[in-house]
Amino acid sequence: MIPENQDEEILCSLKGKFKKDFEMKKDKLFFTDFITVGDCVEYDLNKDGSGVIKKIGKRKNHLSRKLPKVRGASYRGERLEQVVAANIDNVVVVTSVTSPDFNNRVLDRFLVAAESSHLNVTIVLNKIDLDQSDFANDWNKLYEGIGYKFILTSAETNTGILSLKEELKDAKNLFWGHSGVGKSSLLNKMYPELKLKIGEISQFSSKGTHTTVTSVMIKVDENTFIIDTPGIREIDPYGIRKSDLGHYFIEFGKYINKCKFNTCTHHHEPGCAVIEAVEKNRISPERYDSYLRILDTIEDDLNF
Ligand SMILES: Nc1nc2c(ncn2[C@@H]2O[C@H](COP(=O)(O)OP(=O)(O)OP(=O)(O)O)[C@@H](O)[C@H]2O)c(=O)[nH]1
Ligand SMILES: [Mg+2]
Ligand SMILES: [Zn+2]
Repeated sequence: MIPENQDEEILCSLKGKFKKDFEMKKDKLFFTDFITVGDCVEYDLNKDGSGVIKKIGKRKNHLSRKLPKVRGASYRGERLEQVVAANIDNVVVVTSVTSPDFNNRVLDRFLVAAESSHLNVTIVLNKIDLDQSDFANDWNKLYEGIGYKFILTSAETNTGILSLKEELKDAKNLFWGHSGVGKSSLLNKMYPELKLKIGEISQFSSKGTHTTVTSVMIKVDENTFIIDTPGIREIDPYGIRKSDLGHYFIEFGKYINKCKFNTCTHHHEPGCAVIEAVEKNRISPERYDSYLRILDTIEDDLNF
């Protein structure tokens, strides 16, 4: 049933059959959250105005990561999947100059996760008011050179806020990144009516407290939606084979087909066109280094 007023909020529970489905899937080593932010559902309305979800619509796409190690979530030695969101158009990966410090290898892990789901990506480097050494521009050049939209922002001085807002128009946008980078602060600047909770400096730094605790999708204008997510500490892309990883470093694309072996992992193989491109400075050493580090963390014997 679809409510007449689509902006109405209806508190729903899940029908018991979903639990049974989960038990079955677990046996097949296939785990996914039944339902995630962005899903479309069918539900029955109770007399008291609450709902019971009976069907979850087919997902157009979804974004995943491996469940964090701390939650001990593995099955027969394999880390399981956590679905972050479904049916989204744009992933806004938010990083910050400092507190927490910018780390290009972490950014690349977020990018790999988004690319492997074939999602459009916007990179945001926030807190540029704290950039003493002008290093933000160097990263900007590198990622724009690859073809990414890269926006320098400050929720403190309003730099880049309008360009970012423009980027979000008429799409479902997921804000993703480490805790404390300023996801909620940026959203509040763009849409002051949201009044999202913002962390205190002392809260996120050492103790790693997450200010945003659940993912919520909010409609901000007729066709624009945003999803604020809780910051994460680990980002390990899920379900990626060694032989596919190169495709998710988008600038490797034009070299991959020229490698001597079609199973090339661009690690050590002779006749590797990617390694040659790194040597000729056509692929940045920073990105290639990120690639090698992620490659090293992928288990060879993935079961699909
Ligand atoms: N100097 C400066 N501080 C900022 C900026 N953006 C956010 N902050 C501060 O950074 C801290 C964390 O901001 P939040 O918006 O809560 O960060 P978040 O990414 O939503 O964090 P989680 O909800 O834990 O994932 C707050 O103290 C903000 O005031 C900025 O552009 N410049
Ligand atoms: Mg937040
Ligand atoms: Zn190669």
